[in-house]
Amino acid sequence: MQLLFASSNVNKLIEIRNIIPSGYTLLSLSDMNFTNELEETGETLEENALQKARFVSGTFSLNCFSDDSGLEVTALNNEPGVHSAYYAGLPRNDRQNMELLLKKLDGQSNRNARFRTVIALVLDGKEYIFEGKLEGTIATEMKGDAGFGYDPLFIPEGYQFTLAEGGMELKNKISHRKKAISQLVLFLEELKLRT
Ligand code: ITT
Repeated sequence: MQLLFASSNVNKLIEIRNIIPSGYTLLSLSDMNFTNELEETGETLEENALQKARFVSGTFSLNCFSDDSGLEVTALNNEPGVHSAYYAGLPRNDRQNMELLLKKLDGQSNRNARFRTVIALVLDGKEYIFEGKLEGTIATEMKGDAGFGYDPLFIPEGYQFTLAEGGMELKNKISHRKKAISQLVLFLEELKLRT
């Protein structure tokens, strides 16, 4: 089955290409010669995921799915959440986002957080939503260089090191994105059995 991945984030594309089983051909926006940033004006991950998937499937008349993800920090009322990409302002900068987060959590004993991924699928004109979460805590300093975004600060539950220290193999086994993609694949496999 062929699906277009509605995202301009190359790191997400690399992760999903590693996670998705063989039998699925993933097209990227660069395969379509589309290089613009996708608009995200919603107030929730779900709204943004749907906005991106609807726009891309409408533009290219193809079945597609999007991924909207964010880091939700309990002590900060689930900030940065939907604003994760631009937490410290424009232009987006992962290091500045993490520095701001560390500053906001300075002296805070509750460092619980979760990554959440929402996937929106547009398949033959119908829309579906899938979700994956990864619980953990925010470290007191950045460590490791694998992954992207907030990975150097995120210690998954049950581990003593950050996702960026753990490496891609571990991340792709336990991540919010892996869980959301598993839901998507389960849905598509069940659909295949019914048709
Ligand atoms: P698209 O909308 O084009 O898919 P994006 O980078 O704008 O790409 P999001 O709106 O979902 O994607 O951005 C969420 C931000 O949250 C992202 O830029 C990272 O800073 C962070 N983020 C998302 N997934 C992450 C992950 O697996 N690990 C660490 N940080 C992540």
